[in-house]
Amino acid sequence: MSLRSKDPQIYELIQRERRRQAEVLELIASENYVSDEVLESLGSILTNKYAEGYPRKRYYGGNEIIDQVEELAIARVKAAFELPIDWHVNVQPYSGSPANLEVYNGLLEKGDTIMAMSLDQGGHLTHGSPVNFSGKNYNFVHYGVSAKTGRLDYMEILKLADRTHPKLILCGFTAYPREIDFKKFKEIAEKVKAISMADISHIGGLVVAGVHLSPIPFFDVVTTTTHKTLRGPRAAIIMSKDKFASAIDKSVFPGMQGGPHENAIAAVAVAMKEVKTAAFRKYAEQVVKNAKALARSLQDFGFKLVSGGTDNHLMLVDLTNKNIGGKDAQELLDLAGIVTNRTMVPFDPRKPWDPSGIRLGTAAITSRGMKEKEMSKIASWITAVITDHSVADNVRGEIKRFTKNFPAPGL
Ligand code: DSN
Repeated sequence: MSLRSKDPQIYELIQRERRRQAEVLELIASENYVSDEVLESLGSILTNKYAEGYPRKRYYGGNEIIDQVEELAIARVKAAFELPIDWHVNVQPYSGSPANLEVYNGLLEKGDTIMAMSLDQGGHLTHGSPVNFSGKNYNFVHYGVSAKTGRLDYMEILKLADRTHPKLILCGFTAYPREIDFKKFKEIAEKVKAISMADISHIGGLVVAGVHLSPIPFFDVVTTTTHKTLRGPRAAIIMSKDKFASAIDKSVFPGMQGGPHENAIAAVAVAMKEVKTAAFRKYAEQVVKNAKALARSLQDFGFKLVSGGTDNHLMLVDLTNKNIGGKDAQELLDLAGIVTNRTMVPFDPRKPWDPSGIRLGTAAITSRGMKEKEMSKIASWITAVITDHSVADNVRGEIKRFTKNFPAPGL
């Protein structure tokens, strides 16, 4: 109430964004709607506190309660991911990009070789893009997907590892629609004596719910953001075998960060409790069912999907046969209240600013209770808008009415 009277400008912008989030179909694969409880923790007085250091070893006074918050978050991460006894958790990374850089900084020397997925085939900026700190400071060698199948080719990845002897092999993706065989990655890493690191930011929620294979039994280090399929606050965690713990902790603080954001850490704790519920397991299963249903419906409407479908929460639509670029498609769908993001497809002849595809995900719409039936409706709206640009306004109205039946958590 006081924000409304004391800062009406920001208040009004928040209200407008709240309405926007309520009235659109949110198909950005990395977004979700957090619970009221996650929001309450994020907006709590925990934001007031400086807590440089780690529980029981802080550089500031007054942290006796904050220590309990952070310890609870760590314990709940361990429970959610069913970490073995000899695994360690750091819940302080501000978000996914710092978390990844903190692992490199802790375990490697500048210039060391890292093998990762290239950005244009589904990797992330921090997986060695030349414009990112990672690519500027480490020697990245990149694998991609097979041109024929759109899937990871583990033989090719092994050959590249054999040729380049990376010190760390990173397995993680922002735009890969298929289940990852972590066991095969681990075998490759073992063969070339590399540290194995998984970035499961996109699939974290599917992993804890048991609907995607977990890298934990196979890998050395695992990072994940907490706000995508895990449906927590914007933050990240690093999980690692104990032997890497001290180097990673030092890299996070004081290496790359100062005071941890304990309000976000409390919200991580809340989310980690939520993901242990039967309701969340059902949710994660439905996310995948919805993605498969949406993929099938789009294919029925003649859309081409990279790799021919999906095993997880996302899909990549190659728009080449629809005579529209990813940028125009994204903007057009936006007008209709269907929120997506443009994306490069593997071996894309177009440029990142206006690539050939769009990426769609079902994490957020599934949080609103939508099921397979709704996916075919969404596919028909997407088809209508891409086929006849003039219907965007009408579709926006229909979607505004439709979304009223599916209240989003936290709004
Ligand atoms: N930007 C995120 C995504 O959309 O996948 C990854 O960090």
